[in-house]
Amino acid sequence: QDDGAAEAEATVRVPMNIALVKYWGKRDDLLILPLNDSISLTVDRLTAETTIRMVPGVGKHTVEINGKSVELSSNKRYQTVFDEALRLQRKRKEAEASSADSNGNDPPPIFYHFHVTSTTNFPVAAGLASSAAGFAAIALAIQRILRLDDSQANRLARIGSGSACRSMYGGLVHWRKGEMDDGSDCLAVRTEAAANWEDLYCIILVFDDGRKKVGSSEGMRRSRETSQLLKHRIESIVPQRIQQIQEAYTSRNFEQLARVIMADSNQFHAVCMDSTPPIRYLNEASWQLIDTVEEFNIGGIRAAYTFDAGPNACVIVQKENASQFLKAVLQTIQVPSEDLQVIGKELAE
Ligand code: 2P0
Repeated sequence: QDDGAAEAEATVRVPMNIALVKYWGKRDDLLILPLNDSISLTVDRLTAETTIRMVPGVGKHTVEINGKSVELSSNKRYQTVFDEALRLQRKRKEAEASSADSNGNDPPPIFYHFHVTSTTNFPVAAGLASSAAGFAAIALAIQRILRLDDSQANRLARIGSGSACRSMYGGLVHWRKGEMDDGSDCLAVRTEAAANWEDLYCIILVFDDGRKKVGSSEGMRRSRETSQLLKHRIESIVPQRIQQIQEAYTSRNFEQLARVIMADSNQFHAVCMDSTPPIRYLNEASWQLIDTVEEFNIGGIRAAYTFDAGPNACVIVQKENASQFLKAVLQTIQVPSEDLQVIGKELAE
């Protein structure tokens, strides 16, 4: 069926983000509402470039990532995002039609389908928040096509992948969990007080670029249902850490920033261990990296590690210390060099 509406297309490039205070646990699995606030840094150079075509008529949605087509029947999140986008589109059309036609006739149904092609310049699904950049890009492209407002786009990104809503902005981004059951106040916002900290760099060490063993959704469900530590973290730890990160970032206090980042990464992995059955994301190389950072920081904290739901490390340093840190890593990490990818190694040159 073709209703004569025009095809529309948009291309966007969106960066990934790395959580400094981690999101772990949902209070609503469908709307993807988190149990706690989180805060992230947007990593400008690691991006997903995504083109979306919205085509009128009945047809199948298609998604292709890095040249491979995604099986949508086993990746329900895409369907959820497209359904929501089309619901918003219909709502707008209805509003436009009812202002033009006041005799209350229903507007004709309009069918569309989406074609998405996306390329990332970093490994997908290695605990590197690639789904964050990917869904943020989809949301932003759909926002352009459908002229959505920022909170609608934020919601669209979030129902694709929770952490994606933090990739919609640059710099330090605070994802507020909100209180409402419908998610209307669950939004990511750029931390206003903070101008970009230009010489803050992120070096990513990829020890393993395979898919993670326990997916984030399953891991979060397990922790929510079984971990006492998660409860304590949400109630008593996270709120003050969010504040500490904002203060440290605003006052350019690297030591304070680094302490909180490492403590929060460690607590997140402790929550994983505290879940039943326990979840282990870190591997031997991850632990070697922790030891390397600890040694590098003797005499003054100059590097901070953080790990997501996988063994790969993200190390945050100021530019002046990047090359020395990279040298230390390459000397100490005992990973076959063909298996180790270092994203950000140009900082050493
Ligand atoms: C984060 N992670 O804050 C945390 C830290 C992993 C560890 O957000 O189910 O892919 O799509 O909401 O966003 C990974 O979870 O999970 C994640 P869904 P998502 O970055």
